[in-house]
Amino acid sequence: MHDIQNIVILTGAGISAESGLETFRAADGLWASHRIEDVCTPEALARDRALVHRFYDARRAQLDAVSPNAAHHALARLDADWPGDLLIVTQNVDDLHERAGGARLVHMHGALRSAWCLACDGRSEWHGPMGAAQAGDWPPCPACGARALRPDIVFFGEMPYQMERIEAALARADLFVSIGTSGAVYPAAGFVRVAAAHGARTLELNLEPSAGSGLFDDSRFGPATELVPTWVA
Ligand code: BV8
Repeated sequence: MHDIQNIVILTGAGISAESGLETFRAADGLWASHRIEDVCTPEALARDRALVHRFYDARRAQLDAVSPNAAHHALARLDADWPGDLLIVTQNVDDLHERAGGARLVHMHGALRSAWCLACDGRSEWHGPMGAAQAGDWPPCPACGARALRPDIVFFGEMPYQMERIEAALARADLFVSIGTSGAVYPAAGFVRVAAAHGARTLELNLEPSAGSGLFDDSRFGPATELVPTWVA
């Protein structure tokens, strides 16, 4: 990777697929069995908090059964070794990048293992269920005791996290790499245009052509556990 100093890597559900986590938009993906409007909007949380918690509690529980794969490990190695700026921006709410050792990491859509208290606005690490066994019996916030926890997840219609840091990294990037994402959700889907407008080269690594494939300088198609270690090597 001659002439490259600063790298931004965007990851999506495809990088965790071979660890055993479902993607969203596949025929058997998460959005085929759950409606976004029922589980992933602020209105859904206000209308039926128990249903939203059931959806995210089940996904949080899955994390105990899965491990980072060769693609997460390859990115963690690159992160550890790369002397220039590097930022892994993940849309994923799983914790597989950090369990592989990735450190320069932003969870732009939040994290399953984080709870956000709507009473004190604090965040707490969270491992078990956040839902209640019976109505009104919600677990208390570890910081303030209020029973007002929500998943620390960016729902549709909410502002993704750390956008200023991400936009600054995109503006400096010499290389933008998109891995395992369909390019269906904004603002992440627009990062390739932002990086290219600032002069970065752009590379897509995905199982199949995505919505934005034509926007990339280069595309390689195949499973992330093969493509990512080969690219990093
Ligand atoms: C916002 C929560 C500002 C966590 C998620 C511009 C135009 C049109 C609409 C909009 C726009 N800007 C904003 C919007 C609205 C909306 C949006 O984008 N709508 C779309 C659907 C049109 N965006 C928002 O609401 C965002 N917020 O813009 O804020 C604002 C705020 C207030 C008022 C005004 C403005 C917030 C978006 C966040 C939504 N939260 N999830 C969770 O439950 O997990 S999004 C959800 O989709 C997930 O987070 C997921 O990460 C994300 C992206 O999906 P992918 O990761 O790409 O997964 P997908 O299944 O689609 O694709 C997988 C890919 O992997 C496939 O291509 C497949 O081929 C590939 N693959 C599979 N296996 C492998 C593989 N690749 C390699 N190897 C394999 N083995």
